[in-house]
Amino acid sequence: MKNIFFGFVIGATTLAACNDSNNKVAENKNDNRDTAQVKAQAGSSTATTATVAEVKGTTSIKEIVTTYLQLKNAFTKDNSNDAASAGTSLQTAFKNFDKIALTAPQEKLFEEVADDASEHAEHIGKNGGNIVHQREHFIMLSKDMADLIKTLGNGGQTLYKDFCPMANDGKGAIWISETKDIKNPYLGKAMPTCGTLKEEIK
Ligand SMILES: [Cu+2]
Repeated sequence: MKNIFFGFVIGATTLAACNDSNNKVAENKNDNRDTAQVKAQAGSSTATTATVAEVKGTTSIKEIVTTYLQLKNAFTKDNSNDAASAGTSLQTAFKNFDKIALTAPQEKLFEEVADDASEHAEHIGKNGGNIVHQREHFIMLSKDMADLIKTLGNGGQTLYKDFCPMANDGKGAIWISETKDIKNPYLGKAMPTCGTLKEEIK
């Protein structure tokens, strides 16, 4: 009698376990279906965007990051003219940005930031010889870049968000760098290592 009861309990437990795993399989199937639907929807919205982006999109976040870094490096060397030409290139990179692969939230963020960033790049481009004014725009451009990178990614290279407490009339300002060492674009050769590393963006 004891044995029969014991056997029953084991049987019931095994059955319950089976049911559990069956349920899990069923849930997973549903998950897969949901994912497939999402993918199908994403696919169709990409197709719609393609017609628009095909005409004008030639640059990616990678080009934007690379050009921004050229601009930043010109400032670390106090080279106003190099900063100006990089500024103009950055403006072009924003204008030709390819939105085709962006998700809806990424595209929304890009729309919010790109016009502002592009305007700062343009001012830097048009103010060769006036590095003080160029650097004022670089404060705001760098903020925009930090937002962009947060949402669109780092373009394939590890980046660093640095902070200089002396820039911006002592209010402080951030910049994005490709080097772990501090090379300050706001103070240039006067105080090249002023600032702190705030964040590594992998
Ligand atoms: Cu200006």
